[in-house]
Amino acid sequence: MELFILALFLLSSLAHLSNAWPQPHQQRCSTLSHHPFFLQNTHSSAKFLKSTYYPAKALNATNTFNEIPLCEIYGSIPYGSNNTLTFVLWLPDQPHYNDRFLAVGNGGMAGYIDYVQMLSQFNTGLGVAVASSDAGHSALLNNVGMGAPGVYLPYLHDRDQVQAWIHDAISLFTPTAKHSNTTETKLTQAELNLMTNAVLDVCDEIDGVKDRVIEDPLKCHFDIDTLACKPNQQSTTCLTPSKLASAKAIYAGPRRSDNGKELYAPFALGSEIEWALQEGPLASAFSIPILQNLVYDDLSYDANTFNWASDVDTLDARAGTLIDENSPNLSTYRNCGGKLLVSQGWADPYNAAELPIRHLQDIQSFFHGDISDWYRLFMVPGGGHCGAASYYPQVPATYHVLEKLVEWVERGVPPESVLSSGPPDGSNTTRKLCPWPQTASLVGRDSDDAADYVCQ
Ligand SMILES: [Ca+2]
Repeated sequence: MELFILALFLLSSLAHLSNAWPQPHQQRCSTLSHHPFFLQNTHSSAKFLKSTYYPAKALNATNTFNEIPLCEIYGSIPYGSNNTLTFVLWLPDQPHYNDRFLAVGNGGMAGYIDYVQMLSQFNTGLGVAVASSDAGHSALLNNVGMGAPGVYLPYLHDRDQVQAWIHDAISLFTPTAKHSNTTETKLTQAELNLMTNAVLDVCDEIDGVKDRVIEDPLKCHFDIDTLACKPNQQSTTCLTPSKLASAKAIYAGPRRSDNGKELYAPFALGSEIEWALQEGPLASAFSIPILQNLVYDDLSYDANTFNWASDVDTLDARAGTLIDENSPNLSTYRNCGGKLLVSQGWADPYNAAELPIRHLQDIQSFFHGDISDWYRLFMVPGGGHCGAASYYPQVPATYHVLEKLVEWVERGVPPESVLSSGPPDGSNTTRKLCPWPQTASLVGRDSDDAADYVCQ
């Protein structure tokens, strides 16, 4: 992870230039390459590419604009045998800068700079300098960043670029991403809808709030066999034996075919309605391209022939060694005084929600006990992948984690809860997110008001 750490160091150093600028800012931005930092900074091979000054409301990212003026700097850092990571840094004008630096990561196959996320963070009013990078490869040279069966993706054939993609850039902030498949009968969308609704009928009110959301799916004990088709029952309202077997296999999570060892965490009760993503688009975009490009170097490789024992070993050897990042040994980070605030949606259709819980438990075991002074996990009931889940429009989808992180890092106040607001249905509902294993309990009268909950 040296590459991205170096980039972060350089960017945070650059961020301090905001304070060093006398007026006028626009002129300073245009002549930034002559700043003593660049003339005297000889320890790095980072290159200054260009700088541009944007007055307020002048920079447009998908029809959202910068609230305060900024100086935009592009730079690059060479790495590996013949590779380059490109980064961009936004420096707020001095009156708005609060000596804070924030790096925005990438999603999916990366290869691009996420200006929308950058702007979202830049406009928080917290006075942060914001940076992001392309993670060391270009989406434009890799099928526009979209994996698909039979498509050659150059970056997956370059060891350095693979490591820059996941190992250096993404895994710092998210749990391991391994991808799974099942050979059981495919469940239809109607059957998935049936399952989620049945689960919610049984488990919604365990938390004391009737809102079609399960506060803690681990407390939900749903018997899928209650959906088994009875004699002469229309199969649109029940599950046939083969469909039941498929559902149980997904709830259980993929296991090795030779010794039954679990390979990946199960998907949670209440997340069923978007499982079709796993069976279709996600397999086509990630699992199959990674097998065809990175693991077998064969674009005609048929993922349906995957052997859930021997091929698992091959996968772990050829891909896992490069992209898995699930070590519980975060000693260096902790010893540097770092704080980790992790959030995860219970209804995330991309990653199994229990993964970060298991990672938390692994870290606790590694450190022999409580780690809440520097690591806290906040599970989001009804939450999706980095935001809203399509089936839970009533669930607040903006998580106010950055403010809590600032309090924790700068004032030593650990987050006892996190506010969530802004559900996709447009209501004013707010909720209280709690540090796992705590969950929110309603103690007041208004179930739509975070203030009426306590974490316990
Ligand atoms: Ca509920």
